[in-house]
Amino acid sequence: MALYLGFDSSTQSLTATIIEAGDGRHRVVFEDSIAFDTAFPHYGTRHGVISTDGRTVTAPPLMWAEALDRMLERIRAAGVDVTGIRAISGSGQQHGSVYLSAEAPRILSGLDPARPLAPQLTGFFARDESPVWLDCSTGAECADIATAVGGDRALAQLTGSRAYERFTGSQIRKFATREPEGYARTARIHLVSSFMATLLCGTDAPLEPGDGSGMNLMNLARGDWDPSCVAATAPDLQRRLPPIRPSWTVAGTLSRYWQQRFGFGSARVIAWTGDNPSSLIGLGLVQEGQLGISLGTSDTVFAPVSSPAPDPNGAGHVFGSPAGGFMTLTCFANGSLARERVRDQYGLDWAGFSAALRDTPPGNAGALMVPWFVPEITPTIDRPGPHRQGLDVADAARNVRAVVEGQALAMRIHSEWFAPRVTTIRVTGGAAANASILQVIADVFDADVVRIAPPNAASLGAALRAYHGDRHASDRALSWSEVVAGFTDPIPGAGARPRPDAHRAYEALLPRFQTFIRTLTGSH
Ligand code: ADP
Ligand code: XUL
Repeated sequence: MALYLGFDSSTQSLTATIIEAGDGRHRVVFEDSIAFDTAFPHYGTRHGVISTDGRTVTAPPLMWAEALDRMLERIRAAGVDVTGIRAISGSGQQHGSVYLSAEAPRILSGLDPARPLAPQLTGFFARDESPVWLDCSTGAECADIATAVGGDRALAQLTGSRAYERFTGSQIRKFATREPEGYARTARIHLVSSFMATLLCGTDAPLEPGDGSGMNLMNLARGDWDPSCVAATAPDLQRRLPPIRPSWTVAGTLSRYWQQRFGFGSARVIAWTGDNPSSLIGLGLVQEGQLGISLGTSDTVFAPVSSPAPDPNGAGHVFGSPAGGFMTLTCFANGSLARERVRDQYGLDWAGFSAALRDTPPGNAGALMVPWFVPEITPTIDRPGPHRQGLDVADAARNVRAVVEGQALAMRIHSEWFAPRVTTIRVTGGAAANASILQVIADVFDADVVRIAPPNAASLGAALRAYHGDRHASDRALSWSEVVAGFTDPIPGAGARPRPDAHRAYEALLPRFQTFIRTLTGSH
């Protein structure tokens, strides 16, 4: 039996998916998730992160290491034939960076399989916290980097994105300038993805273009570090960065530590990617003309594309695709966090939230909400606070509808540059379980919204990438359509179909929503 293991180390949890693939078999044999806040309360995270001032947002990388140890133990305890696992890959929340000391390689090679991982990582990190994608404290560093390479437009031409506060380059610059001693102690800077792969291999893992393009440091067309961006970011940075290799690169073999600790075999470890690039694969979006939406902690809208041309409006991103080629992406920080704020404000649970959506008409009788409960990424909004128009804050049901409609309208506006007209949208993420939310998206886009069976597309995508990478390394390469076949088929009857009347209501609302946003941002 050929098994492939995929992880998703996301903002709030670590998920693992094991598939059986090849010889006509395509079956998910294991899926489990560990939520960081509840499983590891000693790190003091909320929603997986620590935020002191609302702008600086970090997470402890030691917690992710502990979660990896716990998950591998659970896989063994579940009775999975762990020796049958041929390859492992994974995905990480994008942009987050992990700072390792010069001691890290020695510590990794000397791990004692009889003991848990986390207590053995003393001296491993040059920095105890990892700045993550919710951080928006690096405005000054973004300006420095953009200026040094000739402005935001030039930076977007080179890297696929203008300077963004959460992108790794500005985060590295902040650390190097504000904590020079910590930076001097840093021998290696990993992304969450390559850090986790390093823990599995026991040797330094490479980056790949899917996640590497979320740094403002990679030349997107070439898929390698851009010397001008590296020089603009921090002194002596190049030697601290891992190499960038194709996404299907074998990063190494599962280390002796894990083999002896839990009885795994010598599985290949395929380079990890970012959670959104991994979801692209896990949703089966391997051909141009398809659209995906992830309703996780963040909401993201993405699609495979053949050209690295950046967003003409300067808001979205172009990343490398782990299938080769490129992908577009627009990210909203006010995804599940905003929906939860409204849910909690009116004392609802998800069933009550859904009932409120069902009980209110599409278009909300003209009431609007711009749902910036936390600092927003698209557009960049530093000062949070939701904005209402024609909406009574005391009206629970209409506020529920307004937050979801505001999010869906924003997704439509900000995907126009890469997907002006779509007929089908594939969805994943925690909120994709909510059919009432999916109905709003279907009506706003006038498109069918479909779900696939495994709920976590990012960790399924990682398992599929493990399968692809293993076959590629064995000279029995498969096309991406062959890799995803049988795993990413829509669940019949799940999802939502657009309703013409509702779509007309949103067509009428859209220009008013855009005007409302323009008055808030001062743009014309
Ligand atoms: P991430 O991968 O970013 O950590 P997930 O994709 O696991 O996040 O999604 C987690 C979120 O899903 C939770 O924060 C919660 O708000 C949301 N969620 C879970 N169930 C529902 C539901 N029935 N309706 C709406 N949102 C839900
Ligand atoms: C994408 C982004 C988030 C994170 C966390 O650019 O910042 O979607 O990847 O999921």
